[in-house]
Amino acid sequence: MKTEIIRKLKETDGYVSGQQLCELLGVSRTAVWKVIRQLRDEGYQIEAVRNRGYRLLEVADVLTEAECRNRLAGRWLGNPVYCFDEIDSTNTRAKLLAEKGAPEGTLVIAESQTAGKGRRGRSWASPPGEGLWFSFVLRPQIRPSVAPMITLAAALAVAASIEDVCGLPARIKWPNDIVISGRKLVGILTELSAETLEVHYVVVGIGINVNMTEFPEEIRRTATSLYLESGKRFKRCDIVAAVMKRMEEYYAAYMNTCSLAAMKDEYMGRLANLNREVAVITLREEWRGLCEGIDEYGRLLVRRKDGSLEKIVSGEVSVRGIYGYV
Ligand code: BT5
Repeated sequence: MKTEIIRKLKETDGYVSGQQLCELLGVSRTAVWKVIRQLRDEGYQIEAVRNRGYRLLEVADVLTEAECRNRLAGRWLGNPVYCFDEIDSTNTRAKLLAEKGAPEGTLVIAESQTAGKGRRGRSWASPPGEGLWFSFVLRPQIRPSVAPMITLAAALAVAASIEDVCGLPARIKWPNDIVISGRKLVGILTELSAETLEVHYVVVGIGINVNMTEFPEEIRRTATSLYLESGKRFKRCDIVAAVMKRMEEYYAAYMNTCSLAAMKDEYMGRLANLNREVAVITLREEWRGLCEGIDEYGRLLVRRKDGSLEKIVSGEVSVRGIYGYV
């Protein structure tokens, strides 16, 4: 019922009478008033005027199932959507749902995470109200070895969405970070459940620093937010809707050929590491080379000092910049 009321208020220029809402939904005036009160509690500014009805004054930065459902109507990605006030980790919850048979496209969003995860046991700072922490379930029929490319497709989708919604020049630090002015704005954690030849599901978790004004001491020098970069506040629902739309496009292009051939050039255009010296860190060694881009399988091409070209698969190594974070 919330979803329908929000939709009706949004599409009406002016007041919607209580009677109209009662007829539309087939419920009593008291029931309508109850939902209006709930919506106000969630942050919507709704004016109620006797003999005229209800009017939406401003669409707040709310991350509720009703708002998301409205924004994601007609998409397969983001359907169904689950929103939580607080959760351990959206990745953990999305994996649980996937284990129980949740369909491809299932989206989990949280206002805050108590145990937000990065890669290799690292943690992800996920305070309430200011960031966008979400994960979605994919069920691609692919070999597990080609799954890491999904992280790269997701990074492109997020970078493009940030440009669509905020007009900021987002760049990608291979394979899973999005950076602006050399600082980390977005982290992506892709988790896979698979057997030797078959993928059961993939969960892609994305953390975007949207309206933060400051960060914990440990990441103050390396992290940034959309607000800090632009001086503007953004509505998180706009961003999640844009990412779902873009991801549908890039994922389809990837699934077409099981490669990044169709988006390689665009990726290279956004690659923050391009033509920079990088340190490649494996369990056994650390070496330096010049980053020359990626190939169509998403491997990072790094030229060693002796002239040989290495193709680096994500997940196996860390790649760092020599002069700072990127
Ligand atoms: C990542 O790991 O960058 C992947 C982060 C994925 C987070 C999302 S949020 C929704 C979903 N649910 C989850 O539980 N996780 C996903 P990694 O490359 O390992 O980077 C982790 C490092 O980034 C940390 O060790 C910090 O140095 C830094 N960091 C932590 N929180 C940050 C933040 N909010 N902004 C920028 N940097 C941060």
